Amino acid sequence: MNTSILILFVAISPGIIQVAIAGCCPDGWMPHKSRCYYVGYETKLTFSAAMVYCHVRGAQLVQFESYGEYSFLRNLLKKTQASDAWIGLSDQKHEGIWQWIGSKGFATFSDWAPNEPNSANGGEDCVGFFASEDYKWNDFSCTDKLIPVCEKSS
Ligand SMILES: [Ca+2]
Ligand SMILES: [Ca+2]
Repeated sequence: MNTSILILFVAISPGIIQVAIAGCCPDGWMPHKSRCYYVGYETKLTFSAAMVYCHVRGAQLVQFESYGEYSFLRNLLKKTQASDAWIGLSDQKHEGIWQWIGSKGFATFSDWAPNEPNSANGGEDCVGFFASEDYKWNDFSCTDKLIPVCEKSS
């Protein structure tokens, strides 16, 4: 192999490796539009513990970039009859302003359950799928224990 061919090979090989990895989710993760999702069905955690749960898996609590992404997950939780599940959205910083934990951006749409968010019992700042209200959104107390829904890139 002469020098120029060797250099070319070294230059393109990282690209080949990336192509091989892209589009794959780890075992047990659900693929959807080049993202991977994991529902911790057996693990009920506070909001901050759920954040850690996702972080140690190289992920974060789910963030909805689109209504389609939300619908996909809502349908998944419905189908599997999951219990209440955390979304990476809260108004802990500014009451009534719902902000994503991951990007710090603001929610661009919502699908609150009837009479929610109600900030019940002196304050509820963390959002989750509300199983008893057709998996629409509820503001829960951040210390409530819900199952985590994690998301990462594929
Ligand atoms: Ca997302
Ligand atoms: Ca509520």
